[in-house]
Amino acid sequence: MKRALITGITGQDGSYLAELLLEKGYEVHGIVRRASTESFERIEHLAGKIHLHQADLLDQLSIIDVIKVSNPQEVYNLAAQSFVPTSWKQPMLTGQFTALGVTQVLEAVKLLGRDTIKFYQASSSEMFGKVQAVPQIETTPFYPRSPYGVAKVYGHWITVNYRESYNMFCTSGILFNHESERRGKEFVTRKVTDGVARIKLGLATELKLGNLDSKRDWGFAGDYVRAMWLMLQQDKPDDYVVATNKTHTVQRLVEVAFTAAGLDWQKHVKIDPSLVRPAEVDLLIGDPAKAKKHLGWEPEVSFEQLIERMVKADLARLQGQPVPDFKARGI
Ligand code: NDP
Ligand code: GDR
Repeated sequence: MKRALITGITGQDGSYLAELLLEKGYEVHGIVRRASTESFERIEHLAGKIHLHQADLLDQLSIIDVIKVSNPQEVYNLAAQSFVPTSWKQPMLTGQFTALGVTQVLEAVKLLGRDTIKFYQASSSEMFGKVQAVPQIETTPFYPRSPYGVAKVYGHWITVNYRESYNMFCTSGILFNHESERRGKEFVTRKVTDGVARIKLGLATELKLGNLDSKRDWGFAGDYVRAMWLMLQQDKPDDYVVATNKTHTVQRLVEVAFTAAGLDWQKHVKIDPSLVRPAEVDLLIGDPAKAKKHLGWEPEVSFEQLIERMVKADLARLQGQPVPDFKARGI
C-alpha cells in the first residue's frame, strides 16, 4: 500500500487531496496544528480513514518525527499562510511559514528519505505578480507583489535547489487560483457566493468588496489536486503550471454569482477602499500546455459551473440543508 503525508490537510486543497488519495488506495497521513478549539471541518467526514499527527512547519523535530512515523513515499507540502492580505499584516510570520517552512520539510525529507520520497511543493501564480508575459508559463519570470508572493518564490526556488543539489525528487506545481464550496470565506469567490446567499435569504443587504477590475484564472480545486498527484507519478521531477487558460474580472465573478441567485449585483455591491491592496496583481492567466502534454491533465469544471455550484452550496448551508457534494468521490 502506498503511503502519503500531507501538510495542510485541514485546508481546502488538503481535504480534496486526502479524498483523492484514499480513493486511489493510499494510506493517508496528515499534519495538524494543536489549537484550543479543533477546526477540522473539511476533513471531519474522513475521520477514521486518515491518520493525523500533531506537528508544525516551524518545529523541525516534529516534522522529522512525523515523516519517520508515517514513512511516506510521497510528501505533499500544502501548509502555508495562504491569504495574501494577511501577508502585509504579518510579513514575518508569512516568511517563516510560507518560505522557510518549505526548507524545514525538505530538510526532513533529505534526512530521512532522500532517495525514496517524492516531494510536492504548492507554488502559486502569485509568483508572477506584475506579469512579464501573457499567458504565464513555467519559464515566465517572477515579479511577486506581496510578502506572500515573495515567500512563494523562495519556496519554489528552494524546491528546485534541493532537486538540483541533492538529486531529490522535488516537484513544484505552479497553481493558479482554485476554488470550491470548501474555500475559506475570506477569499473573494467564497466571500461573494456566501454574500449572495445571505442577501438572497434576507440575512444581509450588501456586500463590501475591494478591486473589481483585477483578473484571475479560476478553476476547481478538485481538478487541481488531481494535477498534484499526477506530478508525483512521473519518472522525473519538474515544474508545471496548472490553470484553465481563461481569465475573468472580479466584476464578472460578481455578475455570475448574483445572477445565479436571480439578483442584481449593482443593488448590493459596495466598494470599500480599505479592501484594496497596497500592490495588486492585475492579470493572471496560465497556459497549462505542459501539464496537458506530460501529465494528460485538463480541467473538467468551467468557471461558470464552479461559481453557480458554490452559490448553491452556500444557499443550502445557510438553510441548514445538506451541502451538495460536487466531488462525490464515494469514499
Ligand atoms: P488553506 O489556507 O485552505 O490551507 C492552509 C493549510 O496550511 C491549513 O491546513 C493550515 O492549517 C496549514 N498551516 C498553515 N500554517 C501552518 C503551520 N505553521 N504548520 C502546519 N500547518 C500549517 O490553503 P489552500 O488549501 O487553498 O492552499 C494549499 C496550498 O496551496 C497553500 O500553500 C497555498 O498557499 C497554495 N496555493 C493555493 C492556491 C489556491 O488557489 N487555493 C493557488 C496556489 C497555491 P490550520 O487549519 O491549522 O490553519
Ligand atoms: P488571491 O485570492 O489573492 O488571488 O490569492 P483572493 O480571492 O483573496 O483575491 C482575488 C482578487 O480579488 C480581489 N478582491 C478581493 N479579494 C478578497 N479576498 N476580498 C475582497 O473583498 C476583494 N475584493 C476584490 C483581490 O484584490 C484580488 O485581486 C489566492 C490564494 O489562494 C493564494 O494562496 C494563492 O496562491 C493564489 O490565489 C493563487
